[in-house]
Amino acid sequence: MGRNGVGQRQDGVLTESRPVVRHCAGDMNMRCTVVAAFAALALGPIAGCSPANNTGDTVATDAMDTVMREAGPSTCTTSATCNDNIPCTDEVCVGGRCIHTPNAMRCTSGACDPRTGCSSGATCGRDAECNDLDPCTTNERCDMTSHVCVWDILDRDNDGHPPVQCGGQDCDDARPDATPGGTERCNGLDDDCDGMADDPPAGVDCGRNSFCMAGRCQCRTGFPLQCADGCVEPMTDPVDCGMCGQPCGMMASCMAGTCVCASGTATFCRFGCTDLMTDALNCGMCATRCAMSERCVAGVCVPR
Ligand SMILES: [Ca+2]
Ligand SMILES: [Ca+2]
Ligand SMILES: [Ca+2]
Ligand SMILES: [Ca+2]
Repeated sequence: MGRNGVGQRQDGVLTESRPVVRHCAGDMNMRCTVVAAFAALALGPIAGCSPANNTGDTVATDAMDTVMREAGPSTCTTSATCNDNIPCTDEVCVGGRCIHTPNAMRCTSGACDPRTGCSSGATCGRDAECNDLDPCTTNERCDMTSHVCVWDILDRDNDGHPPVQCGGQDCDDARPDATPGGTERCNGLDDDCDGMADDPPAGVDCGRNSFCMAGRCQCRTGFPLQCADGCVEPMTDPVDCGMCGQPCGMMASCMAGTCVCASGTATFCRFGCTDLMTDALNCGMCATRCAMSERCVAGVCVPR
């Protein structure tokens, strides 16, 4: 038997000798404890897992389930309700979800394994003696001061969370922007690791007059132009008038896709309303600049 009570054959297949903690499919907060008989199911989120069926088998509330524990609520209001009974995980309630982050600093030695808690290694004399064949541990080595094996819990994308297959809550261990408690964006992917892609608040990043569907931002009816800040009607939009990124400003309004100045004597140029008769940057017409030695008089650049 290897460390942590997990037996391992030389072919790398786990032979569980006692229960391990895995997550329920579709609910990364809820944990199931998988017993030996269902170890084959234990390498991924468990379908059908629920508080009633927490052994990961296909039978709800059978005899096996009564001996298992449920690690925490699937919704929370305070961090205090998020105890997963793993002493070395930091627990916070974010948006009604419990986030459990392994924190090796909470262990006096060894690593914080979200499946089993603090774990310390066997006595060793060299690194090769510390290879444990566990795909959920990495960087196994022999600490030459204490002469015990040490290692890190797998976290390929360094977002602080091990993958769900290793008892963590990271639904995509190759994407650091997919992480428990992350920001759900409109991209067809699950960014906050709650088991759902593009669930609310996905679409907030789409901006105004837009919504998220089929993995991308879509414009609402009546707002045909997609700009950086959302979808607009360019014929009348005061921020994107006629085209994206053309604001009319305080002194003008957008009419038929053109910024029109309130004052009859002012003309709208790229950056606001001005008097073409006297503006040295827009002399006579927009963007006609007078030289440094000139000024604008009656719409004409003349020497100072
Ligand atoms: Ca990760
Ligand atoms: Ca990730
Ligand atoms: Ca999500
Ligand atoms: Ca998404």
